[in-house]
Formats: sequence, structure tokens, C-alpha cells
Amino acid sequence: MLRLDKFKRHPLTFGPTPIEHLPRMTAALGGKVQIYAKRDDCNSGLAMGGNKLRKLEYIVPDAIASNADTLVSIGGVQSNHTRMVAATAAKLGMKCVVIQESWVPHEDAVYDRVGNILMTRLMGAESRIVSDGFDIGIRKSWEDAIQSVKDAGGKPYPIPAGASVHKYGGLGYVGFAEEVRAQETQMGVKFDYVIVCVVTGSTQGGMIVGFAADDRAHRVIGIDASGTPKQLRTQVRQIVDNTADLVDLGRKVRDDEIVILEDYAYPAYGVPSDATNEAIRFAARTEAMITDPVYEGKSMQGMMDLVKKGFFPEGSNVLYAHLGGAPAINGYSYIYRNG
Ligand code: 5PA
Repeated sequence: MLRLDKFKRHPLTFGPTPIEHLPRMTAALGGKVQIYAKRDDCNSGLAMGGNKLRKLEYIVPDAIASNADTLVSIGGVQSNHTRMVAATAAKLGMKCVVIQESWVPHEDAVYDRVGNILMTRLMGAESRIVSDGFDIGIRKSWEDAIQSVKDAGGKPYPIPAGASVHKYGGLGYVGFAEEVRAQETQMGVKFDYVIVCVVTGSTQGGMIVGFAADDRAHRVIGIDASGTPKQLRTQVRQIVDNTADLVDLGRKVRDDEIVILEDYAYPAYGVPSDATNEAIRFAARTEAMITDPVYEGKSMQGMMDLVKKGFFPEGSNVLYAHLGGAPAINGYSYIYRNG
């Protein structure tokens, strides 16, 4: 038994997220593999929700206990994570400073005005755009922001990129695995594989620990969208080890249980390939399921390719973890101007 219950959780989500069968997508991909989606993109009423809220539910009690008055975090210009931190701060009545680095070499005229960053500003967060490029690690711009809050007499609570290397960053997605197990019993369906987009690592890292409890961590297929897979793998390893300790997994997760496929992140983080765009159109046209060019479009592309290549044995049930991120499509309006 994993010991997730010993950690406080501050509810930010509606509760367990629905799992739905995707019959048109299943048929269009050949019908040999059943495709399902777990809709973490529909998990909350807070600013359109998404995966970060599961993580933040376990971080907020620590933020409150620290007597902080300002949440300080970081991401790219169209970061979903900073939108979710801004939402959490608004909901808690805290202030929020978010650094938005120039992670993506993409120039849409309204890239810094629409979608995630628009909502972030609307919720009262102070959004500071800086020119530093992509990196999933600890950033100087973020440390400077933390210091600037202190200098102004505030009490910052630091949340790293994607909440991933936060000590409690992996707990939320341990909860995802527990939730899937309960839903499998209710539904009478067992999922053979989970597909998950991975960039800063705590979503997949948490799932790996959660699914290691019934020995199927290696069935969690991470689709890299960072384009820096070596650094990512090291970060996931650290998150897995830390999270496994926290919840008393009772054993070390083996390297071969951490599966990250590197083939779909091209041409760069935040930039969709033609295949990504085709995957986004495919999900939209078969199931009205909206995915984005930075994250879920790439994991959708990966899942489609794996189905076509016969990676999943016939008869498998594949669970696509939809982690959110649709607001970013507004920053890519030129690409999708004709659909
Ligand atoms: C993000 C991350 P991890 O960072 O936990 O690996 O999750 C990847 C991921 N899907 C998958 C969506 C919609 C995401 O937003 N987003 C980051 C952000 O700043 O928004 C942390 C990078």
C-alpha cells in the first residue's frame, strides 16, 4: 500500500477525472487497439484546469503553512503551469509572480497576449517576460524573482518549473495511478498502457511510482516533448526516487521501468512538426478532443505512431492521459488559420 494519505491535500480539482472510450479514434487507427482518454484537462473550474492542479493540491498545504503571501513560479511565455499557479494564488487570496522565459522560438503576432498568458494576467498575477531560453532545471531568473519579492518585504513561496523538482511535486500523479486502479475496478477494464507527455518530469514520475505498486510502471510510456531527453531522464529519475521514498514504495524503481520515447519532440520544444499538426487535427476531427502544439499534440502524435507501428499488442487497452494545455493553441493561430 502506498502511503499517499499521510500527506495533506488542498482540493483544487473537481475530484476523479472521467475516463472515456474514444470509438472514432479507435476505429480510425485500425480498431486493433482500444483507445481511452483520462481527461485531466477537464479536472477543475480553476482557469481551465490541467495536470498542474493535481500536483499543486499537495503543495498548497506547505505554502499555507509557510505563511507565504506570494507564489513565485516559472515557465515559458505560453506556460500552462504559470496559469495554474496564478489560478491557485487567486483562489487562495495570495499574490503571484511568474517569470515567463522565452522558451519557444515561435513568433506569432499575439503569442504573448493570448491563451495562457492572457488568463494569467487576468487573474492578477504579475507576469514578467524575460529573454532566457528553454531549460527544465532551476533557473536564475526564478531565483531573482524570489529575491525580488523578499526585497519588497513579501514572503515568497517558490514553485519550480512544472512544480516538478518541488519535494512534493510527484505526489499528485501517484494519486492519478490510485484513481485509475479504482476506475478499472468500476469499469471492468484493465489498461495495458498509459501514454503521457513528459517535459519537466513529475507527471510521469508520479505515475511511475504509483503504477510501480502493481508492477506496471514500465507500461507508462512517456513521450518526450522537451527535446532535452538526457537532462529530462535524470530529472525523472530524481523525482521517482524522492517520491518513492515519500510514499513508502518500499523498493527502488529500476531504470528499465522509466520509459521515455524521444522520437516526437522534434523540431524543438514548443514547435510542432507537420506530424504533430496532423495529430492535433486528427484528435479534433475524430473526437472533438483539443490538443496543443507544445505538449499533448506531441503525445497524440506519439500514440498514433506507436499504434500504427504495432507497438501495442492486438487487443490492448491504451489510456491516453490528457493533461490539458489547449489554451496555447491561440498563440499558434497562424498555423491553424485554415483548420
Ligand atoms: C505539461 C507541462 P511535466 O512537466 O510534468 O512533465 O508535464 C508535461 C506537460 N502536458 C504535459 C501539458 C498540457 C503541460 O502543460 N507544462 C509546463 C508548463 O510550464 O506549462 C511545465 C512545462
